[in-house]
Order: sequence, then structure tokens, then C-alpha cells
Amino acid sequence: GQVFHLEDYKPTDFLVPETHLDFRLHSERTIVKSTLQIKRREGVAAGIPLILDGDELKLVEVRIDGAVLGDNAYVATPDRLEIRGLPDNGVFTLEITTEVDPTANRQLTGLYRSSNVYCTQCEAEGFRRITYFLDRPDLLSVYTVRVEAAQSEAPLLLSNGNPGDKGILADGRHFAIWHDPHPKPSYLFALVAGDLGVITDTFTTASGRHVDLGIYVEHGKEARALYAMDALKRSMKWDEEVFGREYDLDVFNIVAVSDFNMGAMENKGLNVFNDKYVLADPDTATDSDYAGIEAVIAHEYFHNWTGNRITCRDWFQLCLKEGLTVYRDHEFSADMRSRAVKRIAEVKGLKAHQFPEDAGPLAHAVRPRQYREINNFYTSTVYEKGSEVVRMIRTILGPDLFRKGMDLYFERHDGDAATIEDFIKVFEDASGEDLSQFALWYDQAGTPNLAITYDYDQATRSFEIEIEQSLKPTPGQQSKKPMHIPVQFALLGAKGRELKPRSVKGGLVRDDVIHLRKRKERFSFSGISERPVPSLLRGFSAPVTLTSELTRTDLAFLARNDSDEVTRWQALTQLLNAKLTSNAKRVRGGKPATIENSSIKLLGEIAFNISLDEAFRALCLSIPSESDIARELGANIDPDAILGSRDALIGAVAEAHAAKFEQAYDELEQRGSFKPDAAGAGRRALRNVLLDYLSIAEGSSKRAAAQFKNADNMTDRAAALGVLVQRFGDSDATNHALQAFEARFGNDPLVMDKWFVVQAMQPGKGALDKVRELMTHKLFSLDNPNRTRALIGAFSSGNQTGFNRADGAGYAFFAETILTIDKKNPQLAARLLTAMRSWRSFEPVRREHARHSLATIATETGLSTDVRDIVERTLA
Ligand code: DPP
Ligand code: ZN
Repeated sequence: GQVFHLEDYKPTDFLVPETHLDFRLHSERTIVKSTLQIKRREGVAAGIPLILDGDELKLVEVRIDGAVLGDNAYVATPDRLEIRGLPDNGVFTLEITTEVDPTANRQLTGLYRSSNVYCTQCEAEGFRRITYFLDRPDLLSVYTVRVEAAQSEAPLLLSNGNPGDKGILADGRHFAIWHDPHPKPSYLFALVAGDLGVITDTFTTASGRHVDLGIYVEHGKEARALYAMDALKRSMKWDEEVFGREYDLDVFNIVAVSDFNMGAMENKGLNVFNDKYVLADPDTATDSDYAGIEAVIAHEYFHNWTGNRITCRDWFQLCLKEGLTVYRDHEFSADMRSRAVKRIAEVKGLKAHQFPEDAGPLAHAVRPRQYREINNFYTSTVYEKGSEVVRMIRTILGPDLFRKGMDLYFERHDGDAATIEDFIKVFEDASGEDLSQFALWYDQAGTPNLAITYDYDQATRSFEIEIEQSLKPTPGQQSKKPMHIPVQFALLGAKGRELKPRSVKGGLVRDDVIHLRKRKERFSFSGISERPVPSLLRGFSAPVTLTSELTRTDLAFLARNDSDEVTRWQALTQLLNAKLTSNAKRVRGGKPATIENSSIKLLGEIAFNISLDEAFRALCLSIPSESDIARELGANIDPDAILGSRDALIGAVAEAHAAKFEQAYDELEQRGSFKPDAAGAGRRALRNVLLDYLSIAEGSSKRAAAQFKNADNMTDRAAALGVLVQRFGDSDATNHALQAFEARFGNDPLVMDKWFVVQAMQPGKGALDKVRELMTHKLFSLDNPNRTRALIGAFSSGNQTGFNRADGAGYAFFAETILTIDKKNPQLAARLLTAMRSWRSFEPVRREHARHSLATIATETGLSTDVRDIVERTLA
């Protein structure tokens, strides 16, 4: 396939100041007439043809300035339209008519139907599946859209921008016109038509603009959109207060659809959402669903400035809008909830998803320099590491200069298709700092490691710390340069008191941040009156791994005393991981796991420390997951041994603290009615971790079964069901609960996804047969991304022992399923396939089975570009 390179960027030869689209919607034969005002760019020679992108298009007619083009004036294929013999002055009107079949479109990009609703998904390159166009993010145009459909089928007709005329036509059809005054790239185009319910509200911006808000959902589900509406209004207000950004149209609409490849899409004025990120009520959504809705609603709304008003020059700059917008939604959630707990959740997510990506065959820079399929670069590196890079800029500059730089970014680049260089420049101009070394974060793939040694001299009262950074080779990048890494720190004396140095020598230290810039640097702190324990990487100030000399005693000290909850949690995790990995090796060698009392005692202290908030205690009591332990081991992974090691620790903690856990479980029982706020969510999280421990200690499913039965909310119900399936497998109690869940929610596919997930995650060999059986369930369909992710995604990326079976049956099943999905929805198939990216870290038997299954996929003819790209890079 073709490879695209960053350095090949060239502006377009033609500009399209105005785009008029006319859609005559019919379920199988939709006619799209596009009228483009085109201008050859100054300096471009007259003979240059106009070449437009297409994808599986059927051309009906082309006209220039009203005259139908003869056959020899253009060359049309399904994926390209080349027009020669253009008017000499280079200014003309181009009319293109195409015909598309929304019903047959199972890729869910371009124009398709989801449960009888017409909708579009154009990012990254879906617009070219609707009409021939210069389908690239730097081609900005002002859109006017006319949508026409049968009134009975589609009483609702939506597109971007502000509403204009509408009217009734003959034959039971009607139309609506939408105009978006803000020039935009084609990937932000959207259209929705169908029969949907709505909730409405209003928002008045800081400067007094009145905005009508609408959230459209399936009839009957309106009440489940109220939380999303609340989150939207909070997002609009927050962006004004924190970033000074106001909304810029008279309406803002959100539509929830049930077949969607991504989480949601930020189309100008008309966000289209996966219904998973809109619909919630206490009975059907968990606390984490609520948090997800709040975050995604905010994320898409924030794109209005970071993505839409300022877009990307080309897709290599994807992190320009995504990393920045993730950073913004993280900050929003931190302000809405507990900042430390939110930050720990981000760090957990980064380590669980981005670190393995950076350590494996799919590693790529935050701004990649080449791709074969852009859809494969909507990754946690671009999104989550991209956000970490923005966070580091703020840590390096401080909040005031960061805000000054952001203001300059909006002022200087509003209306532009910008680059990472533009973004870095605004911070350099606002602060006077040289960020050229820092910019390596966008170019060098891989997770840097910091090896830290230190020394305290009582006589001179000086503390010295030496940090050496290293970065392993990644695909296509053999040698790496030292980066600018901000290490936020404190030196802690007895009881966690911060010791302030009198002076610092060596490299640059500003306030509480060590600026590491050389491969190896020494920093020396004077006036330190006692031997300190360094608290390093506070707030997780850089996406790096640490190798330090901290002893078990130091780590336990930090876990007990560090006032930064992130480093406190990090110290505890490091202590537990050391034990869990050494036990996994013992279990693999046929020896029993060993547990010391000190870890058990420490976990107990945290569990019962009522000065800490419940959500934080819940995070600490959640023992690192099987995949966390696998990542720590890094090589020769045996998931069965890991499960054994993990269960041994959980069992020991459960037994030691059973009585106090039981008391806490009772005390944490919900009083009053369910509220999806941070405090309530924290209490439920803690109580549900305790439920797992208690069920193990009691060796009985009774408590979980009772919680399942009595729960008045989905958080407690789903947690109880999880304990039943995880701990009591195929028991009567488990089967009974699964049946009750199905009986109650069997008509609601979105809720039933939880039922698919929980069963796909059942540990051990039996999960595969369970998954095969569930694929025949009447609600299951490989055509629907949410269902597919719930069953196949959870199994392959979440079930360590069930998927990575020693006999390779999990991989063989997966390969066969990926090939089936690839024929319908390549984007989804490619995304799921990344579950196998860490195959080389398994022990030899599993590794060989994995390689074989990947090779089965790779040798298939007729693979999509999407899957071919992933499988070939994974095997390379
Ligand atoms: N809709 C996806 C997101 O917001 C892609 N832009 O991240
Ligand atoms: Zn985004």
C-alpha cells in the first residue's frame, strides 16, 4: 500500500471558498449534489488538473459553470476524479452529482444508517465516501447544506451551523437548510436525519450570545440524556472561565447513535456520539459510565476551539487537536471531581494502554512522520501521551505563562490549519523559553526511563541526586537524543515534612521542578538537615518509568506520608508490584507465593485511614491488575502464574482484615438515594473493592448475590455481578444473577454490553467457549461496534488467562473473528487486532501460537489496508 510522509506536505493547487451540498436521502439510493466555488491558487500554472479524492463513489454527472462535462474532459474512478481543461482564469463552479447507498455501508464511515437514522462520520477520510472533494484538513470551506427526506422516515433534519429555511415538498418529503459561517475542513461535516426524541436547554455565553442546546436520542430515552446535558452546560461554562473560550453559533446539537466506530465526533455545531457516551441513569449506568460521559461530552465540546476553530494542517498533526483536547478534558474532570484521584486514574490508564504501545511493535511518535492508514493512528500515544506533553509544557512554564501561550495560540491561529511547530512557537514567544529540545517529545517514540541514584552527607548537610535518562530504540528510530524532562519533586523528612534546600547546584531546578536536559545530570541540594526520602515525579510530571534506589522502607514511608497522593499511590504500587512479579516467577517455577506481613499491614492502614478520601483508598486497595503485572515483568509472561500470584496476595489481605473490612462494608452502605457525584462514587468504589475481599475471605457468593439482588443502582449491581463471575465462575449463584440481569435488561443492548463484558472476562480456559456461545445470542452482532468491543474486545484485551490460553485456541479464534469483522468494518477490525501487540513478551509456547495466528491473518488475501498495516507492523 501507499505510504504517506510528513515531509511530502504541499498546499492544495485549488481553494474552495464555498461548498453547497444537497442531499436527497433515500435508504438505498441517496443523491448527493455538491456545488463548489473553486479558485486556482495564485502562482499555480493554468494547465494543472483538479484531482479530487473519492472512495467507493458512483459518479452521476459533472458540470463546470453549468455545462455538463464530456467524457474526455475528466477521468473518474470510484476513488478519484481528475478534471482537465479547466477555465483559464482558474475561477469556476464545479457541480458533482454522486449516488450512495447508506444502508449497504457497514464500515460506518461516510453516510450510513444506524437503527434507521441517517448519519455521517467523516473523520478522517469519510467525506470522500459521500462526494469527490479535496478531502484533507487544510482545505477550509464555508458550507451550506440542504437536506431532503421523507417526512415519515426523517422528521428531523440536521447539519452543521445555524438553521435556515425549511419547508414541505410534494410526495410527503420535506427539507431543511443549514449554514455554517465558520470555514471548516470536510472531516467536520455532519448530517443527521431520522425520527428521534430530544431534550432541549439553553446557554447564554459570557458575551450574551443565546445558544439553543439539543440532545437527540431514541424515543423513550430522553430522560437518560439529562446528565449529558448537564455536563455540556458545565463544559461550556468551564471553557469560558479557564481558557476564555466562548461558543460561536446559535445552536449546539448532539445526536446519540447506536452504531459508531469511535466514542464521539466533534463536527461543528453537530456532535455525533456513540450512545454509550450520552445515555445514563442510576439504574443502567455505572459511576464510571457517568465519568466517561462527562469527559467525552467535554472533550467534543472543547474541540470547538482546539480542533475546529484551529484545525490541523495534515493528519500527521493529529495530536495538535487530540492531545491538547484530552489535556483540556482531563483538567475539566479534575475540577469537577477529586484532582488527585482523577490524576491517578489517568496514570493508570496511561500505563495500561500507552506504555505497552510505546514498548511494542506499534510504537510511534506523538507526531508520527509516516502512515499507511491514518485511522490506525487514533492511538493512546497520540491522545494520552499527546496530553501528557501539553501537561509538561504547563509544568515547565508554570500556569500563568501556559495560559499566556494558549491565549496567543487562539489569537494567532484562529481560522488556521496549524502545526505542532506553530503550537510550540506560541509558548516560546509567550515565555521567552527555548523549547526546541522539549519538542523531541513529539518526535521520539518510546517511554524514557530515569535511573536515579542519590546520596546524603550528614556532615555537609547536602543531598545529591543523579538522574540518567535512557530511551530504547523503537521501530524506525535506532538512536535517541536526550529530552527535556520535568521532574517535580520534594525532599521529605520525618513524618513527611518537606525539607527546603538552601541552595541548589548542578542542572536547572526551578521551584519544585528538576529540569533534566542531559543524558546524565547531578543536582546537589544544600542545607538539608536530615536524611531525606525523595518524592519524585510528583503528580506524575512526565510520562516516564523510574528506576530508583528507594528501599522497601522508603517506599512504605512514602506510601504512608507523602502529601502528594499520586506519588503516594505510586510508591504503594511499586511495593506491591515487586512482590507480585517475584511471586509470579515463583508460581511459574512451581513454588508457592510468599507474602510478608508488612504489605498487608500497610494496605490495612490505608484502608482504614479515614483522613483519606474513599476513592483514593479504593484505588490503593485495588491490587495491580494481571496486565499491570505482565507489563512489569516485561518478558516470558505466563498469565496463569500471574493470576496465581495476584490471587495469593488478595487472599492474604482478605483473610488478615476480614473483620474490619466487614465493618467498613456495612458503614459505607448508601444512605439516601443514588447521586453520581465524586463523593458517592468514591464510597461505592471502596465498598465494592471490599466486597471482593470479603467474598474471598468468606469463601461464599452469598454477600455478592445479596448485593446484586438489593442494589438500587448499576454501579453496585455490576460490581456484584463481576465478583460472582470472577470468583464463583459457573456456580448456581452466578448463573442465577446472569439470568436475572438478562431478564431485566435484555431489551437494552447498551446495558447488555456489561453482561457480555463480564462473561468475556471470566478467568481461565472456559472463557473461550463462553464467548463462542455468546456470539450466537440474539442481541449480539459483529455489525455493531459496541457489541463487538464488549465481547471480542473485552475477551482479547482484558482476559489475560482466557485469551492467552497455553494451547493457542484463544488466538486462533481471534484470528478467524478478525477476518470476519474486517470484511464489514476494517477500522474496527484493525483496532481490535492491536490486542496482540505485546505477543513477543509471552513465554515461548504462547508466543509461538500467537505468531502463528498473526501469520494466518497476514497471509489472507483481500485484507483491508487497516488490518494489513497493523498485522504487518505487529509481526515486523
Ligand atoms: N471524535 C474523535 C475524538 O474526538 C476523533 N476526533 O477524539
Ligand atoms: Zn478528540
